Amino acid sequence: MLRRLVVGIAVASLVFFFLASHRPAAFQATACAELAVLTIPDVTVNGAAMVGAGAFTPPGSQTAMNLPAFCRVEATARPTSDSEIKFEVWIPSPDAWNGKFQGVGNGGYQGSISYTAMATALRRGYATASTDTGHTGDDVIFGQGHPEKVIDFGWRAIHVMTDTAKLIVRNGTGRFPDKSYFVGCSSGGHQAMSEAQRFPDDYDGIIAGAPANNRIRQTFGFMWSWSATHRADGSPIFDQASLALLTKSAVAACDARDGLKDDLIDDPRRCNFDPATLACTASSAAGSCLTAEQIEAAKKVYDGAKNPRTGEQIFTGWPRGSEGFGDAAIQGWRQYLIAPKEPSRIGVFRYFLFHDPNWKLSSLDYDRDLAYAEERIPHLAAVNPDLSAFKKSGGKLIMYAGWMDPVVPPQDNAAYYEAVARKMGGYDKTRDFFRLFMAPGMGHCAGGPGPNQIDALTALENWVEKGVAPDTLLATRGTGGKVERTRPLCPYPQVARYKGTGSIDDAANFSCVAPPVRTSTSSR
Ligand SMILES: [Ca+2]
Repeated sequence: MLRRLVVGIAVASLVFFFLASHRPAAFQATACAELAVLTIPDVTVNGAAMVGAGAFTPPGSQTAMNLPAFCRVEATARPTSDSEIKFEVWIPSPDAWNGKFQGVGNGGYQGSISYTAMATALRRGYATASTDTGHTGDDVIFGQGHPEKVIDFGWRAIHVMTDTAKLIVRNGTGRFPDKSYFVGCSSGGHQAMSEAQRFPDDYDGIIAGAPANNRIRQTFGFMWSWSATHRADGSPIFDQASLALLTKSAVAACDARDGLKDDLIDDPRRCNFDPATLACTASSAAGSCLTAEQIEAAKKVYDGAKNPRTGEQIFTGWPRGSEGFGDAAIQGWRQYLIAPKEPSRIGVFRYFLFHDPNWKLSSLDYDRDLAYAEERIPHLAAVNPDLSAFKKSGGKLIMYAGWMDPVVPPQDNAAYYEAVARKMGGYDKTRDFFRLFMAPGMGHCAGGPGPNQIDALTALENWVEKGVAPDTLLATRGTGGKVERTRPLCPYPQVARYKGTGSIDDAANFSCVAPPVRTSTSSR
C-alpha cells in the first residue's frame, strides 16, 4: 500500500496531464508512451508504445496475431537482487476497454510470456498481463544457485506482476480496473490457487484449470511413475500401442458402470479395471495383450506413490483411461511419464532441493525426502485448504479438470476440493464462492474423447458481476466447427446423469444429481 502511495504521488502529475488532454487519439498514444517513464520501486519499464490494430508478431514467434490496437508495456521486476521477472501489460484503446483486468497464467515451468492468452484477453476488451515467472525456458536448471528465482516461479512473479500491472493500468487509463480476473491452466491453475491462498485480494474472480498446485507431491509422483514404467537400463516398458490398449480396455470395462454407455468413464475413481485381464496367453494375437512386466507397471501407476515405511499415500496415481486416448504424446502417459529419458522434473531434486547436480533417482527416499521437501520448498506448492480470506473478500473461484488428464491426476484436484469443503464447513459453505467442474473424457486442460470445450470465463463474469453462480458449465465437443456432443459439467460432487429420453449427445437431456456412494477404492 505504501508503495502504491509513493508511486501514486510520483505519477500524479503525469496522470493529470493525460486527463487534461482534449484529443482522445493523441491522448492515448501520449499516455501510452509516457508510461515508459514510470518510476515504480523495484520495477523497470523497458518500453511503452501503442501497437496499431492488425498483425502483431510476438517475440520468439513466426506467427502473426491479428489484434485490436493496444498500449504495450514491457517491464522487469526485481523484488530481490536475484530476481529478473519480465512481464508485459497490454491496455486496450479507451473505447475498447471493458474496464477490467485479466492476469493470465503459464504452462509447465515455461519461462515465457503467454502471448496467446494475452491476445485472447485483449480481444475480449480486457487489459491483461503475463510474466515469464522470472526465468527463461522450461528446464528447471534455472533454480541452480538461485533460490530466490525458485520463489519467483513458485508464487512471487504472478503477485508482483498483478500488483504492478494494476498500477500501470491505472496510470495509463486514469483508474484502477473495476474487476480483476486470473485465468490459467496446469501451472496456470497452480498460479491461480496460489493467488487465492496467498493473495486473496489480488483477484475478484479466478479460473484454475487442471491445477498442478500439489507440485511437491506431484514431483514425487513423477519419480514414482517413471520408475514404475522403465526398466533398470532406462528403457520404457510401454509403447504407444500398449498404452492405447490400456485406455480402450479400461473404457470398455467401466463405461457402463455410470449407467450410460457413451464411451466415457464418468469417474475413474469408480473404475477398478484390472490390467491383468489383458495378460498375454499362448493364443493371444499380437498387440492385443500385455506382458507381466506391463501389467505390474500399469498397476503401480494407477496406485500412485506410497511411503514405503508408513504406507501413506504420498500422491494419487494416474487415472484409468488416461494411458493413451489419442496419438499425440500429450494425449496419454507418453509426454510426461514414458518418453522422457529421466523422470519429468527430476531437476527439482537436483537444483531446488538438494543443490546437487549429480543427484540420482536411485537415492530418492520417499519417506525422509518428502518431509525435507515440504519443509524446505513449501513455496513450490499451493495446497492450503483454508480459503476463508478469499471468500471473505468476495472472491469467486471456478476450478475445472478432465477425468482423463494424463499430466495432473484429476483425483488430486477433487481431493483438494474435498479438503477445502472440510475446512470451510461443508460443500454448501464452499460452493457459494468456489465450484469445481470435472469433465469426463477430457485430457489435460483440453482435448480428449469427451466434451472438452468450455467457456468458464463468461460463467465467472456472471458470478462476479451479476451474482449468478454457475449451476452447470456447458462442455462441447466437435470437429471442423460442427458440434457433435454437448454435456453439462456439474458442480462437484454432483454428476451429470442422462434423463432417459432424447439424444445422449445433447446436454439438455442430462441433469446434475448427487453422486452414487463410492465403493471402489481403486485410487485416490
Ligand atoms: Ca459411461
